[in-house]
Amino acid sequence: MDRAALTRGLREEALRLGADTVGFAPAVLPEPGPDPAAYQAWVEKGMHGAMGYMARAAEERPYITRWFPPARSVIVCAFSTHDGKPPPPPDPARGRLARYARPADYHRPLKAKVKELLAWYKERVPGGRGKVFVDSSPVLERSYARYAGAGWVGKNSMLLSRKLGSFFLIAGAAIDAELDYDDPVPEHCGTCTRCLDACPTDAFAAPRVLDASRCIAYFTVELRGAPIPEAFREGHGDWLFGCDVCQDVCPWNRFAVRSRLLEPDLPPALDLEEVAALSPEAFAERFKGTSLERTGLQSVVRNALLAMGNSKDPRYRPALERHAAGDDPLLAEQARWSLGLIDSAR
Ligand code: B12
Repeated sequence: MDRAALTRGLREEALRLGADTVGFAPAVLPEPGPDPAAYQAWVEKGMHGAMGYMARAAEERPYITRWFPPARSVIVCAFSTHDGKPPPPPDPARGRLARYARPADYHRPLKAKVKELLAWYKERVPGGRGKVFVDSSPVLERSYARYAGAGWVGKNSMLLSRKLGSFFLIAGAAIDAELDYDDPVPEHCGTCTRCLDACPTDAFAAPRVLDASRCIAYFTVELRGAPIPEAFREGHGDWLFGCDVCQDVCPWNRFAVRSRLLEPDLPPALDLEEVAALSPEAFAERFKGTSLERTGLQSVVRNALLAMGNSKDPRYRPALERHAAGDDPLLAEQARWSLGLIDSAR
C-alpha cells in the first residue's frame, strides 16, 4: 500500500471509529521546536508537584522514539468529551465534576478504538508494528498533537481547535511507517487572556505554562493522601473532581462539538452530603468504572468537605462535625478547616 493510500485509509478508519479529528506527525520532527525545553523547564521548576512519574521520564517524554524505537509516524486522534449542554448553574448543594470525568473512565474505551486502528494498519502492512498511547504513557501528547495539526496550544495550555474547542481527549499510536503529514495549525488566541485571568488559584506561570502544583485539577485528582495546601483552598470553590474553569471561559468552546463516543454516566455535579457519607463499599459501587474510582474515596471525600466549607452554608455542620471527630486525620483536618470557614461567615 503506498504512502498516500495508507494515510487516507488511516484517516477514514479513525473517523469511522469515532475520532472527531485525526492528524499525522513525523515521529522525529524536522526541527525540535520549543517543547522539549518547555517540558524540561517545567519539571526543573517543580511544576509537576507530587506527580513524581512526570519527572522520572523527563528526558524520554518529548521524544516518542525513546518509548517506541521503531516509530516513524505518530497518529493523533481527538475525541470530544462535550455533551452539548452548558455548564450547570452554581448550586450550594452540589460539587462540580469536570466534563472529562463524567463518562466512564476514558482510558479503556479510547485505547480500544486506537487498538482497532492499529489492527487495521497491521492488516494492510504485513509485519507492521505500532504502540498505542492514551494519557498514561510517557509521551508528550499535546506536543505531537500540535505537530499533527490537531490544534494549537492555547494560553491555558490546552490543545484547542476551531472545530472542537478544547473539550476533547487525545489518544493515538506510534507506527513504523512513513505517512503524509499534516501541517500544524496557526495559533488563534490573539490578545485574549480570559483563561489566565479566570484561574481561581492563579496557576498559570505564563501563557501556555501551567504550574500544576497550583492547579485545582491537580489537587482534586492527582494529590492523594495529602491535604490540599491552605493557600489554595478557598480558590477551589465547589470543584469535586477536576476543574474546567480555564476551558469554560474560552470563547472557542462555544463551538465545542458533542461527543459521538463518550456519553456522560455521571451528572455535572454531585450532592455533597451524599458524597461525604459514602462508605468504601458504596463508593466502589457508585463510581465503578469512572475516573473517580482511580482517585479513590479519601480524596473525593476530602474534596467534598472542602467544597462544603467554601459554600459557607451551615447546613453542612453535621456532616463536617462527623468527619472532624472521625478517625481519618486527613479528613478530620479538612472538616475542621471547613467548619472554621462556615463559622467565620456567620
Ligand atoms: C500531567 C497532566 C496533567 C497535570 C498538568 C497539566 C499541564 N498543563 O501540564 C494536571 C493534573 C494539572 C492536568 C490537568 C488537566 N488535564 Co491533563 N494531562 C497530563 C499529562 C499526563 C501530561 C501533561 C504534560 O506533559 N505536562 C507538562 C507540560 C510542560 O506539557 P504540556 O502542558 O502538554 O505542554 C507542552 C506543549 O504545550 C508545549 N508547547 C507548545 N508550544 C509552546 C509554546 C510555548 C511558549 C511554551 C512555553 C510551551 C509550548 O510545551 C509543552 C511541552 O511539549 C497529559 C497526557 C500526556 N501523556 O501528555 C494529560 C492531558 C494534557 N490532560 C488532559 C486534560 C483533559 C486535563 C484537564 C482538562 C482535566 C480537567 N478538566 O480537570 C486539566 C487541564 C489543565 C490544563 N489547563 O492543562 C488532556 C488534554 C487534552 C487537550 N485538549 O489539551 C491530556 C492530553 C490527556 C489526554 N490524553 O487527553 N493534567
